[in-house]
Order: sequence, then C-alpha cells, then structure tokens
Amino acid sequence: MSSIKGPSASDAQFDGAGLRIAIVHARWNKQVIDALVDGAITKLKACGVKDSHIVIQSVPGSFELPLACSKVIAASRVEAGATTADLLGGLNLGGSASPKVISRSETPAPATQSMIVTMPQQPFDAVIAIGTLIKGSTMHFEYISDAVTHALMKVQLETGVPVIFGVLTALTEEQALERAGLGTGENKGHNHGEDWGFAAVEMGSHSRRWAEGKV
Ligand code: RBF
Repeated sequence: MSSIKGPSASDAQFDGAGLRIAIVHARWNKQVIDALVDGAITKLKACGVKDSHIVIQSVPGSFELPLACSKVIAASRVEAGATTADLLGGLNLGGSASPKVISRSETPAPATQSMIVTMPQQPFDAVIAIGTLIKGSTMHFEYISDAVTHALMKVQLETGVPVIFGVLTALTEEQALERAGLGTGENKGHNHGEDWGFAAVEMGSHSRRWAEGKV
C-alpha cells in the first residue's frame, strides 16, 4: 500500500561537493545501525560529498549521542583553527632560516598573491546522529528517547551546526528492522538512513548560505 509519509523531494538540488559531514552512531542494535549508517553514506556520496569529508565516530549507546555530537563539532573547529595556524606559522614570510616570532603589536606581513594557503580540514557542516532505541520491559526507552531528542535539538541550536535526528524509537525489533529497510517480504520497509544523508546535505548547504547572509 502506498503511503503519504516521509519527506517530499526539495525543489532545489543540493551539492554536497564542498561539505564536510560527521556521522556519530551508537552501537546498540548493530544490525539496524549498520544499515542506517550505510544508507546515510550512500546518499551523502550520491550528493557529491567526498569520501574524505565523511567522518564516522561511534559511541556505546544512544544516550551518549548528544555529548559526542557536541564534542565532535567542537573538535572539528579546533582542528580547522589549528590547521590554519600551523600552516601560517610554518610559512617563512621573512626569508630568514629561523622562524620569526611576531609580537602582538607587530602587523604580520601580508600574504603575497603567489602564496596559496589551503585549509585541508574544515569544521563540520552537519552531523548525523544515529541510534536505535527498542522498547523493552523497563522505563529506559522512554527516558532515553526523551532525553536524547531534547539534547540533540539543544546541540544544534547551541552550536549552530545542523544535527540530523537519526534516532529510531521502535516499539518492536520488527519495526526497527523495517525502518532500516531490513524487514521481510512486503514489510521490507524503507532505509531512513538515506533520508538523513539527504537531510544533512540540504541543511549543510542552507547553513552555509545563511551564514553568508543570503536567504
Ligand atoms: N542504547 C541504545 O542505543 N538503544 C537501546 O535500545 C538501549 N536500551 C537500553 C536499555 C537499558 C535497560 C539500558 C540500561 C541501556 C540501554 N541503552 C540503549 C544504552 C544507553 O543508551 C547507554 O549507552 C547506557 O545506559 C550507558 O550510558
């Protein structure tokens, strides 16, 4: 039976070629997680995101996702800053053999036109948080689902980096399998990880544009 559920395609095409995306996933319910992560990666690549610009990190369970996303975003900012500083610090602008220490009051020499400084790493444009919570006989499901959902929203609002909500909250194992496209027969289902890959590229692209003051 056809369904009206799920995101409709955007009118715009989003190019992931310049984007750097992190996938942070939990390891509980591995079979489902693996399919979701694969689905996300497939669509990131289909949108042009380079292999080298897809970074994957794992944490024990879904409860750990919000902190991990926050730290990964911060780490990528440190990495980008450090890379730029290292490159600039490593350039010998004065032509002398020993490195020149520039005091705070001194103006650094302007870069010449022939000097091209590339930044091998850049901060993440979006993070996809992937977990699978399956309801058990205790209240853990409710507590973890609620806490993680709110915390992931907080991370994206506080960092300004889109966090794609890839946490399945399933009442049964069958439901979880179907949402990863692993159900059986007619109930094979759709791999939601694919939607999250597309969402990351769309939100990463929007964010870049908005950051440049363009709407
Ligand atoms: N983590 C998940 O990602 N999915 C689950 O379905 C899940 N169920 C849990 C059920 C119980 C009773 C407990 C104690 C933990 C569960 N976790 C689950 C792990 C949780 O997210 C976290 O990794 C651990 O509690 C350690 O902080």
